[in-house]
Parts: sequence; structure tokens; C-alpha cells
Amino acid sequence: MRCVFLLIMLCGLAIAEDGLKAWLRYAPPPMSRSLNEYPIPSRIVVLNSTMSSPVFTASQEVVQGIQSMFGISLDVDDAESIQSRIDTSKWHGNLQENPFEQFPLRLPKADTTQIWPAIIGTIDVFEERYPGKLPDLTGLQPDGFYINISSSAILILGRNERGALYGSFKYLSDLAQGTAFPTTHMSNPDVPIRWVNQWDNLHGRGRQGSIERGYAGASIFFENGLVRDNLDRARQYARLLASIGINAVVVNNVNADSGILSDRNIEGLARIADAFRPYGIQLGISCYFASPEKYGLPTADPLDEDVIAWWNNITNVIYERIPDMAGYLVKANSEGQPGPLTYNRTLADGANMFARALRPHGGTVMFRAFIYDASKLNLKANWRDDRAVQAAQFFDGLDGMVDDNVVIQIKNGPIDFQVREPVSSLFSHIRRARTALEIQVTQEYLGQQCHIVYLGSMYKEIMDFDFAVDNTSAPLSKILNGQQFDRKAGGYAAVVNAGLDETWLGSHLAMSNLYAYGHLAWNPSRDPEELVRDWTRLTFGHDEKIVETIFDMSMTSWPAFENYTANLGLLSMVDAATHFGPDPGYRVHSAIATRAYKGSIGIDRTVDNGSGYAGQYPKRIADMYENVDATPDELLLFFHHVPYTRRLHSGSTVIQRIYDAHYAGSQTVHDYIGKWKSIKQMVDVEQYENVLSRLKFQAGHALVWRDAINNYFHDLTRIPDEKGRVGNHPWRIEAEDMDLDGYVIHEVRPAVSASGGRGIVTSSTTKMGIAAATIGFPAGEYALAINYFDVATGCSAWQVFLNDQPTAQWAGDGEFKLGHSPSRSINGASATRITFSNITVAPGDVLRIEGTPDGQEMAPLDYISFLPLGIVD
Ligand code: GCW
Repeated sequence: MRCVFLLIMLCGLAIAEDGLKAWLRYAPPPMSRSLNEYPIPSRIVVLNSTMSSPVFTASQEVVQGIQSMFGISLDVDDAESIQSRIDTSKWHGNLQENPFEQFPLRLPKADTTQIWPAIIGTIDVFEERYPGKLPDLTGLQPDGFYINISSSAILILGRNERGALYGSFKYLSDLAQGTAFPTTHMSNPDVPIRWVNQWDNLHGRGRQGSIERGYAGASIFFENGLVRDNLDRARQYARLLASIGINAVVVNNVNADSGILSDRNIEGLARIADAFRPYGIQLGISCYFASPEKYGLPTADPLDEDVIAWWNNITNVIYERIPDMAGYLVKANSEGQPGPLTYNRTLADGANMFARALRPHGGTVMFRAFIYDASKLNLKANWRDDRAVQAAQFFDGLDGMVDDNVVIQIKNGPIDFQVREPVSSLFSHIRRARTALEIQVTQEYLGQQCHIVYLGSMYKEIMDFDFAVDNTSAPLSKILNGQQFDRKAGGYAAVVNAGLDETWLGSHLAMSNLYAYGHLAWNPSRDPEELVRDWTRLTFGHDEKIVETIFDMSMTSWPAFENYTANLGLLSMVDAATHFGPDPGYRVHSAIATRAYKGSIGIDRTVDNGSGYAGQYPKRIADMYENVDATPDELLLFFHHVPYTRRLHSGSTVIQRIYDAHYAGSQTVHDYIGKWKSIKQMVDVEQYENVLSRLKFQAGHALVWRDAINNYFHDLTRIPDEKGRVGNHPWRIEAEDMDLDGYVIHEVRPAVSASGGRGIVTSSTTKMGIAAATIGFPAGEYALAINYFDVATGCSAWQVFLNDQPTAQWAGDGEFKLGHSPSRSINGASATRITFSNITVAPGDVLRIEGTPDGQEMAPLDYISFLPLGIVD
């Protein structure tokens, strides 16, 4: 009977998956287990719950999850009303010695005497009600939870209310994955700070709030300068984040608008906090340092009494409305933002001003360490100039000067969320103040959610990085949780930038990064491989083929992205405007520099001959990075300036490694298309198409990257590719070499972002252009790839004719579909490709493309390729 039921449910799977439910779909669990093996209670008993309490939320979540997974509706009772029917006689203080053999399952409806309850609540209330029944749980920390599944009850208990909710999510996740059910499980978070930062603006995207470096539409919090009326998405976001152990969200951009502190916005923030509260999520606020000046004071000097009083007052006002506000996040003296240094005060003075306003309310100030002074950098003139050394110069001396509710929030690397950086030396400098790691889930420099890049492995590598402080093993996670320097724990903050898009981050596959972040912040010893598998099962399904396909794509994706963008510790060569397309020339001497010269490349960060950044690490690490032979290949050019002909540990030369990596990386992501297609039947149609179109985009854009970077180095160094690939594209026809009518040649800037440095655009904004070529390739079937530029200023249309027969068409409307920072120019950020398969041609055939401009987008084309089966170019 039950099996039949499960089958019916599984057949009903064809509901459209828009992504909104993410990993909380609660789809029917694997059929490989019989329903009898799932620990499904007969009722829910909820302890100490009010409507806004996470315990109440937990009970609702369990009801909803079990209904959705098993089609079973459970009643919820409070402990009093059901007291007589709970048989506590078998509970004897050590429940784990009383495991079930087979779950008793739901008892027949007729039986009104016996129940097998799931009891959800806090440890304290449980102990009050059922004294002496629990094992020793003194080790359970705030937010921690205890689950026990025995033949008499399922206990889901938290040290606090939030813990009970986390325990419920864990229980549901185990059910949903159909994995092993431990009979007893205790879990504590490693750190108390597990925050998310949103870089949401109050204004900016039409009437809606935009999101800085956000690729998923407008803000879920703000519109028209105010907090939205409808906070449904904020509520759903809180649920999603609670399910992975996040406990606070800073809702506005660190480049903060002082308007966030207006009366109306404080009211609005209170509504957001109300929406968050049932999920145990606290609200945090980014503060503009000079806010007092915006509200009428002559200064924002952090030692000025009126300024101090102003912050104390506004903080009190906020706490009156939001008594559980988490605290402030402050970006000061960074990228044009004012800060204490503006008023000749120290960073500590600035941080403490906020800390003291927050202290009476138990709030925390997260003070960002992302401080550098670009005006002091002249890399062209000064060999030792380097942005990486600056943070420690700003922060040394501050340690020990800040209050203990200050947490210094430090980006993972010394530069800025690049594809690979060493872990910031600053973590080993600050020994007394608490610190938090800031990482990005939003892929600002990493393909902006249009390239899949699974970052769980990167986060893990960062957390595990051993600073060897005082010659002891000192992984970053141990510095953050306070153990290393014997201080209070700090934690983690991730810039997430979820938006109104139904996929939350703008891409279904990008969500594994958020999932991994939450789980790793809770427990840094989690395995990123296991996490991506769990996430896949919950998001897409249990079929091994799905799990292994997505696993394989995910695990190869960070190395692939690194390969086709920047290798060997070279920093990202993205353009300045969008951070999306390649512009290697611009980066030679910028603050994010490559120092790529004709014969040699890389930044010398040694103490001996460079900026000295290597010397900012504890001795063992400093010695490693100082020594060019000891530095790992993947960071070679981050620490050393070497000839292109230098041999790496791998045996290859630097230049050949750059060429090879770009070919390998772009090939890897090209293969994702076939891999994804192989699971077509197993994935929701909408999701399948959405991911497929992004994978195609990625494969095309990876080639743009590959060619831009390889051609750049080829031209610069004049060192040929040993394998003869760079600059050699036998299957291409350049658009500028075609017969043009109504099209003119366009010099592309940077030149490396177009094949041959040039493309074509229509000669007018209103008239169609025609480009034609006679084909000389051998007769046969090809994939026809067309590289064009999809600029944000219009939606051109192109049509392809073969011997006058309409063969293919497309539109340049990616700016409405893709979500990455749109480019207004013809460059590496707008360069893209579309491919049409199974095109049969013979020598002498004529290919004609008609491009119809739209707005300021003048149907730009770069080149076409006729690709025989198996050729990627
Ligand atoms: O990398 C830079 C980003 C800015 C961001 C800044 C920061 C919010 O390009 O958009 O500003 O980092 O982290 O403060």
C-alpha cells in the first residue's frame, strides 16, 4: 500500500522547477529504500513555541517536509495536550542505547493510544518537562542541536531555539537524501558568526534596488530608496539560509547609503527583521561612516562627542525596533569611502565608536580590512609597489586596541576575490582581535554566474590553509574559531548577492556554492565533494547518473576556469568596467597587476627583491613563498617575476603552461555540454534548458578567454606554442574578410578580444548589413559556430543563409537572459558565440549572414567557424 503510494508520488514529479525551492524541494526520497525504513513520526510534539519562534518554524517545516516527501500529514501538538500518550518509561538518560530496529512507522489510525512522536524544542524545556531523561549534553553550544531516533521517540532538540530549527533541517535533509539515519547525532557550529553580506542598494535598477556585483536581478529587500512592501522573498531567503546554518544577513551594500538610517527605513528594516526572526536569522546593517554629516552634523570624527552621541542614539533607536539586531558592517577608508583616517583618527578609534554604541545591546561590529590606497601605487615606476602589502600596514598596531565586540572581516586573499590567491597574511598578524573570513559566493571575478565554477573546494582550501604560526599547525579555521590565539571566536561572512531571479543567484548550478559555504562555516571539516553530492541529490534527484555528472562538472570547474582565465597565480586579467571579459593589457600595471613584460612576468613579492609581501607570513610560510623553487606552481607568478622560459615543477615552461592550460580549460567546459545532455531525461525541462544555455555560453566565452590570453602572450613574447595551436585557426573565416555590404570593419578594443583584432558592424543603426563568403572547406557535416558581440545597448537580429536557404537565426538579447555585468562596448565582455549543429556544406557553397541592428547594437560579428566533429576552436 505504502509502496504504491510512493510510486504515485514519484510519478507526479513533473512539476516545473524554477529554482526557488533550491535544495528544499522535499521531493520524494529514493525508492531504493522501503518506506518502512524512514523514521517518520506519527505526530509532532512541539515544546515552548510561539508563532515567531524558530521552534514553531521547525515544527511547520517538518510537517511540510514530510507531507511533501511522503504524502503523510502530521498533527502538531503541544506537550501538555499529548502528555498522557507519550510513553517516557523507556527513556532512561541514555537514549542512544535504545535504538530502533525497524521504525515503528505510523501506527494505524484507529490506534489512539500509542504515538511515536517527534519532539522538537530546546534542551532546557525538554529537561524541565522530562527531567533526567537526556544524556549529558553540556557540550552542546549555542545553535547546536541533538537528534535522537529511538523506538520511543524522535527527539530534535536545540541548545537554543535556533538549534532546534537547525536540527529539524538536518533531520529533513537526511530523510530527503535517503542516506543513513544515525540514531543519535550531536552537532555544534564551529563559530558563532556565520553571516551573509548582501551588497544591495536602496536605489538603482529602475524603481528597484540594484545589487552591486549581483547577477540575479534586483534586490529582494529594497525598491525606490525604501524597504519593499512585499517581503515574501526575504522570508524565503531566511528559510533557505537557516537550512544551512546561517544566522545573520547584512542586507545593504557595504558601499552604504546613509539613507538606510532614515526613520522610514528603520521601520522597514524592522519589518525585514520580523520576516527573518522565525528562521533565527538576525539582521545586520552596513553603515556609511560619514552618516552623521548627512544628518546635519559638521563632522563624522569618531572621537567627537556629538558624533558618538549621534551613533549611540541611532543605535538605540534601531534596537528599540529590532531588539535582536546582529550589528553593523563597516567599510571605511576603502575605495573612496570615508573612515576614521579621514578625520586623522585610527582605524581602532573608528571601530570602537560603533562597538560602544552596540555593546549595551549585545551587537557586533564587523570592521572590514579591505583597505588599500591606490593613490600610493605606481607600479610602472616602482618595482616594489604592491597593493597586497597595504592591509597589514594599515592594520598592524590596531591589534589589542579594539573592543571585543569588534570583528575584523578579512577577504580571503590580499587582493580581491581572484581565481587564486594565497590566503591573506593578515590573519596571522591579528592575534588579539577577533577575525572573520570574507569570501564571495557571488562570482564577481569568476564568470558572474554565467560560468559554472564550484567554489566549495576553494573555500575548503582557504579554511584549511596552515599558517604554521609559531611553528605549530595553525589552519585558518582554527584562527577564526579562536583556538589558535586563545581568544573569542569570530567566523565567516560570504558576499552572496541573491536577487529577485527565481534561481536566487542567477544560475541553478551556482547554488552549490551557497550550500557549501553554509555547511563549511558550520563545520570546516566537511568535505566539499560530499557537499556537492548532497546538494545535487537535494536539488536535482538521487539518480547516480545525475549525481555523478554534476559532481564531475563541479569538481573540474574551478581548475578549468583557472586554466582558461589566469594561471600560475597570475591575477585575473578582467576588464576594468565589468570584471567579466579579458583585457590583459590593462592589467599590466593596474592595482591588480600582472607585470607581464616581453621576456618575463609576475609580481616579485619577495623580501629580497620585491614588495616584501612574502615576508608578512609566519616564518615557515614566508620561507616557502620567498623561495622561487619552493613556491607551488599555482602561486608562482603571484610571488615571483620570472622569465617565460622558466621550467615549472611540472616540467613545462611558464609560457607553454599558459598556452596548454587555456586549451585544456576551454576543452573541459566544452565537454560539459555533452555531459549535461546525457542527463536530459532525468532533469526538469525548464531547469535543463536554463543550465544548457548557460553551459553553451560558457563554452563559447571560454574560447574568447582562451584566444584573448594566448594571443596576447604570443604577440608579447613572440614565443611560439610548441603545439602550433595559438594563432592558427584553419576552420575560421574572419568576418572582416567576407564580402561586406552595409557592414564596415571595426577595430575592436582591446584588440585581443576579437579574432584578428577586428570585427564588423553595420554602417548604419537602421539598415541591415550583409556579410557573405564562399566556402572552401571539404564537403561534409560541420558545426557552424558564429562569434559575435552581444552589447547591452540593443537586440540585433542575425539570419544565416546557405545558398540562399534560411539556415539559422538568433538575436543579441543575452543582456536580458544572462545576468552578468552587461557591456556597452564591443569587447571581451560582450564577445560570445552561438553554434548550430549538423550543417552540411560543399566547396563553392555560399554562406550569407544578414545582420539587422537594433538601438546602438550594430549587429556586430567577429568570425565564423566550420568545425568538423570533435574540433573545438
Ligand atoms: O572588488 C571590489 C568590488 C566592489 C566592492 C569592493 C569591496 C562593494 O569590485 O564592487 O564594493 O570590492 O569589497 O568593498
